[in-house]
Amino acid sequence: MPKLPPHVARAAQVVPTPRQLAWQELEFYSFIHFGINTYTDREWGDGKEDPSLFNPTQLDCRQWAKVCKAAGMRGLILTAKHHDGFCLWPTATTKHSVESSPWKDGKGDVVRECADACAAVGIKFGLYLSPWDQNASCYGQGKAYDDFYEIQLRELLTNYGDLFCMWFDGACGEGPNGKKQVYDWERYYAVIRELQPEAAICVTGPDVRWVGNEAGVCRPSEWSVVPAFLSKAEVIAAASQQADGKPPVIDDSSWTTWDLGSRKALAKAKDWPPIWYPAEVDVSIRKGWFYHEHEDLTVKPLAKLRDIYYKSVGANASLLLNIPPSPQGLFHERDVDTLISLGAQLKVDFRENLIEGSTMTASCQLDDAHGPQNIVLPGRDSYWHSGELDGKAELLLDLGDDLDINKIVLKEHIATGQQIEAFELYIDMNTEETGKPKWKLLEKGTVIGYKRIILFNETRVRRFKIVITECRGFATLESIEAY
Ligand code: FUL
Repeated sequence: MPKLPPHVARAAQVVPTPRQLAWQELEFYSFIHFGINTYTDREWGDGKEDPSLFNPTQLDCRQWAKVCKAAGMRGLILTAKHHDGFCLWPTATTKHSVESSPWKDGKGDVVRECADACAAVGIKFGLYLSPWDQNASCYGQGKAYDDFYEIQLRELLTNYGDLFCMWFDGACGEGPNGKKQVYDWERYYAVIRELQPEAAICVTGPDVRWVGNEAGVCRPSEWSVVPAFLSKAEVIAAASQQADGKPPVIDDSSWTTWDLGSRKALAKAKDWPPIWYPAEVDVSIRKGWFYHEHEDLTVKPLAKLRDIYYKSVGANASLLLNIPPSPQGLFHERDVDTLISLGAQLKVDFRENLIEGSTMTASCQLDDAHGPQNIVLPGRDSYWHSGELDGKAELLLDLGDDLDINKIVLKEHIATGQQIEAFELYIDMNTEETGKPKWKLLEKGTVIGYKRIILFNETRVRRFKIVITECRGFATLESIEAY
């Protein structure tokens, strides 16, 4: 192995769990904020709301699931309970739920309808269960609330089929004289691992990292290997609500800082081991998380959503896009139209991978089983491995013909970790078959990770060159796509 500082060598060895890998492959999924706030026109309730307000007369979870799928999403996360404590399923823990509402004479269950709709439509289902609960009388009483919360978790994890994630919010708006609940996170996590071992525990949890803002902005270098302190619940809670709506700041001291995973950042946090903790970008299609009629005009336009997609899914993060249903229980037609256009646009953008039949060569490879041609072969298990790498590695891609391209998608083989720290992408401006290549730099980037989408002006091109200029001892590439 080339000589690496110990903290860098250690980071190069960190790999994702199978559950983190499965989660990462979902790439794009929705958040559904629906509950009592939908009827009170608020973003945060206070737990004193009358459950009889809840009455989604036209509830159609199939519409939600179908539209999400049409938008290109592979999953959906429903707010089973928000900070107001109102439960969207009939629970043994409280009457502050759908059971006390006029909807379906108190016999309805939104979580059930939503789980069934996702299964029918063929997308994954996940749940959000707010730890902060302003209705539960035991909130703030330590173990009594943990017991109550565990029952809620068990109900949700047992009765609604496979969940791809449990999403825990770090938010708590109790003021200085408010109730103080010290959550027993380890106990909650253990229940999830026991009942749904494949579910990722997101945000306040060990599997998936909150990107640090709610503006839909991810870092240019969004590392999946970061110091372990970032997964500590108190660190996440402290950052929550601090940077909403704001992009990460270029400042070294806060959780929302620009740089979490570079050599410098790892060295600074050297007392913390590096962990695999990939980023999720959560953002709402509208101004707020819940539906408000007066925000109908704030639905983000297609171009904005597409941009967010490219800068999150295309920058080594996943995208969790919130769509709030109206009081009737439906997505508003403005949201629907935009989401359907987004799905159609993404289909056009990635219609045909032009890589088939191309040739890859590389300046080095670990062994015969890890040659560069693997990069253009389908499948997660075939990948190029550079072998020990002290200097640069160069890869040449020959498409076999002149083709019009405006996107290149690169993927590291993250099952063996994340090692590439800097790369350059060139195109050959010499379109003749013979003669010396005229390399033009298209992109100088840092992190690749699970996926890096590089967009450029459409160019007629046959040959590309990828130069890996810095890495953590070796480099891998699992695939390259061209559109
Ligand atoms: C925040 C919450 O306070 C918001 O209401 C929303 O649920 C968002 C996803 O997380 O912390």
